[in-house]
Amino acid sequence: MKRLLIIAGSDSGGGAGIQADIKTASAFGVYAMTAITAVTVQNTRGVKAVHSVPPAVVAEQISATLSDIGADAIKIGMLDNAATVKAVASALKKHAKKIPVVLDPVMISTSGHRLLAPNAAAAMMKDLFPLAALITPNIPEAKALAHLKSAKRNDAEIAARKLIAMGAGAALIKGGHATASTIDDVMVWKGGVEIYAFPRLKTRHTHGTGCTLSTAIACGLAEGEPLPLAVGRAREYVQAAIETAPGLGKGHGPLNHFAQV
Ligand code: PXL
Repeated sequence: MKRLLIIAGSDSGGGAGIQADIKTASAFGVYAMTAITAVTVQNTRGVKAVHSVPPAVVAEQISATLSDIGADAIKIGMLDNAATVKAVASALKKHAKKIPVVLDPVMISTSGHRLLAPNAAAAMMKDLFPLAALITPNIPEAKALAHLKSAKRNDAEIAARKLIAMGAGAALIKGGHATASTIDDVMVWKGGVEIYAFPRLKTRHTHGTGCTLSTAIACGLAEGEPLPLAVGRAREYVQAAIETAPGLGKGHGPLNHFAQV
């Protein structure tokens, strides 16, 4: 059985974060382990509070799991603060030398709550981008991290190249925050440029799509799939998961992580 270590925050509502990640890995038949960075108090209407896990405890979760069980891939989501970014980077340098890392550079929740301290983005770029096989920013994150100019394919490609220049192996700029009827996700990797185009679904149930996508990609990498195939399969899975969302909660509801693809 392939093994995935998830380094991310808990969403009490079960739609995003660690909970989405475990369900996704389970749907892919991949064994999920976790290093929890923060506990959010949250439902489909928004994030009410964030309780940080001490950075040393985050690092110990990483060393405990990797030194015993090991991993075939690692997904990183919410990092919360700069000290945790640094603790994660040094734990991965020690214990995860050849394991592919998918970094979802989570900054702000769909509901507008900060999930990364303002001073932590620089640390994430400097210490974690060089460890990542792939980073998966959405449009607001690509604006903040790489001065993305517009949602156009060409501008996404330019931003992706900037992120790669900072050390990431590849970058996938997700188009979900644009408004066009087709969502273009643009990936630049060592093999060139890939575009993943899917119809925009009319729904408010999109909570946790970023977490779900990055974990699904990491599962593909854990199985040994080439990056473009892992991203394509993950994108199809997310589309089906949104299409069949159960409609829970009064706000942005969760996806159906057990959608048939
Ligand atoms: O979607 C980003 C995200 C990541 N991690 C946690 C979250 C969210 C969004 O709400 O709650 C824990």
